[in-house]
Amino acid sequence: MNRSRSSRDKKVSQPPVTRITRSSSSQGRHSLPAELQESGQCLFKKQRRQSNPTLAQDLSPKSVSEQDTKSKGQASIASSFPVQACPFGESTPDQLVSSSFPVKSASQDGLASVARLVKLGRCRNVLVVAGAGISTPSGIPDFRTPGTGLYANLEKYNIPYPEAIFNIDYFSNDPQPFFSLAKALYPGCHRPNYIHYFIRMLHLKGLLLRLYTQNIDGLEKLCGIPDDKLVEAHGSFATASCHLCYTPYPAEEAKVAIMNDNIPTCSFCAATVKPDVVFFGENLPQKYFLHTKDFPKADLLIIMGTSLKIEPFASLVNTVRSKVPRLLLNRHAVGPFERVPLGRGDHMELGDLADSVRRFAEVLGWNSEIEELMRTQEIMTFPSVVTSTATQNRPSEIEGMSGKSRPRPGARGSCSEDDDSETDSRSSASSRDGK
Ligand code: CNA
Repeated sequence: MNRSRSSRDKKVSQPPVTRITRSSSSQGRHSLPAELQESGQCLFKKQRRQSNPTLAQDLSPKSVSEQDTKSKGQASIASSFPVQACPFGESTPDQLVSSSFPVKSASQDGLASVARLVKLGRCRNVLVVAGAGISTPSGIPDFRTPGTGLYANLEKYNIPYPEAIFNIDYFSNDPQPFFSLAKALYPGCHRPNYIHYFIRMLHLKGLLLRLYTQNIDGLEKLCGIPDDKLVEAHGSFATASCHLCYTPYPAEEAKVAIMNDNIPTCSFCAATVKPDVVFFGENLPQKYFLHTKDFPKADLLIIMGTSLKIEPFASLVNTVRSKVPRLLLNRHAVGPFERVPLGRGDHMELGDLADSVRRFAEVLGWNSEIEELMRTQEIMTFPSVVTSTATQNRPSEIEGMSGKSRPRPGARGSCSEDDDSETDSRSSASSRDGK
């Protein structure tokens, strides 16, 4: 069965939630008629935009539960419809709101306000939504950062367009580009950084409801965030299966084959096996649907290091209750944070993520605990590297985008991606994600 085809069919009739597939908004933009793009018919942005003014006016206790119900409605909408990517991509309806308002400054007190709420004990169900930007300080390039992102450096993979590398139909014909990239992304080549440990500290403080990550690098697990607190929405390398018949395949054998430039094949149908990383046109893992319970329950949403371009994940951020504060930590404004003025309860801190997270931790008074946690965990996870490298945990190295990520001792195969793949350090609050 052609999975892409089935995901398109679902747009016609309402899809069962278990068949949500991953799609990039850029793909979606092309798949919609031009008149829809021009008329601004984007389901999710429109939903939030319409419901917000009403909800904002009515803050009586009764209406709070009504708000919750409405937000839950949004959540279930998000789980039922996001197969259709938002056609706006570069220019969302929220952004199209007139900019005659005074603009709420990007970093004006954002961290401090949210830190105050945390310290007051008002945030006990914190959701973190993360993307590739949390791993760039570990030396793993993201997708879209100009110059250093994977999309800007794909010549070596010989693919017709950037998304092809994660396109299941393309993979079916030619798995080699993805396997080349996989060699660089396989867990074992990189180490978690301060940002990962900050999220773990949220857990240790009993505040983390769940981390929803789009990352496939496994660094969240490696830093010690427990499985039940983690949703790897775009899958991981931890398991592998046939891309055609889904017969499971031993993940370690798949890794050995890929690392040695061999193609692992299914013992049942002989098709190519791939790690269970979710490609465009494939289903998201079952665990992703925890979002229908989590997001209505959240009392703080922290969004980190993502361009919010990939659906249905990107729309999750619009499914918390309208009164819930949202904090964006990123190099530039994305998604609903591109709106002028910023939404009520929305805060953002623009700039280098590791810097912002460290400042956030300092305001919270957690910095030394996080550094201690890093030391302890690194000694457990990478003993030989830690003992042989006196400078191992210097903040400058952890957060300083050195890009020099040491191979994990005992990792099989080699990490083929250049280790000095620093992310773009230019501050580009106004620049839009390019592809
Ligand atoms: P993206 O589209 O590349 O966006 C990353 C965002 O993070 C951008 O807005 C950047 O500006 C921002 N960013 C990057 N580095 C920093 C930094 N140091 N400080 C501040 N901001 C920074 O990636 P998304 O995560 O939004 O896209 C989702 C894709 C990317 C998922 O499907 C992943 O599988 C895929 N991906 C994952 C990895 C990984 O696992 N580490 C790496 C590359 C791509």
